[in-house]
Amino acid sequence: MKLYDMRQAPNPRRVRIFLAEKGVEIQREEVDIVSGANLNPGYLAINPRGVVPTLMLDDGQMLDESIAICRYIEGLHPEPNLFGASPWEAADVERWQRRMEFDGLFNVAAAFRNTAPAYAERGAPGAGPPTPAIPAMAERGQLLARQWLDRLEERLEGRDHIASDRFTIADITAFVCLDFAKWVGIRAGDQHPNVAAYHARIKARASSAA
Ligand SMILES: N[C@@H](CCC(=O)N[C@@H](CS)C(=O)NCC(=O)O)C(=O)O
Repeated sequence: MKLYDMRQAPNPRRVRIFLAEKGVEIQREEVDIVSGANLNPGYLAINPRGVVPTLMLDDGQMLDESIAICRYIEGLHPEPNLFGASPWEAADVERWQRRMEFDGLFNVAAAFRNTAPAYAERGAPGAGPPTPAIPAMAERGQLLARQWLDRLEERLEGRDHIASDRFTIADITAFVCLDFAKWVGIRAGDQHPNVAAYHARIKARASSAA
């Protein structure tokens, strides 16, 4: 197996943290998406969507969604369980993971992509026709990402983790999103003590350096 990765990018980081929590090592290759290496014919032959992360399996099959990759790894290496063990826990983890992704990560990405000069004509990740940045989408992304942060503060009242009562994939997405949000000037302030303590707690895990 080989993971096509990019050190600074948030989605590949989710997979790296997941692998670190599992204690699994995979061969990695860096793809510089800022310079557009993900849009070169060589990479598009591996993943026609031109996004990272991509997991290439030994039999030539490929997975190119972070959570799908993590689910595959969970199937191969069930312990420690990170997607929920009982039917209830798995459903609870799923809903919180999705909320962290849809309400957090996607909105921060909109705020970032629609303002970063390198993405002026690359409004959508990966391959495709030129897509100009839309400043109003950045503004809306900012607004919704800040709402996500406020809701996260409420969710973490009296809790150590986002879902269930232990570390799961929902924490990985939340933690990565909190770091990504700093790129667009969104960070836990005085009104977010629960989020600040949570971030410090997750950062203390060895996997956070992955
Ligand atoms: N939903 C996908 C999102 C993948 C994605 O957007 N990856 C970004 C890096 S975080 C990317 O490949 N961007 C390519 C580009 O900017 O052209 C996942 O979770 O894997």
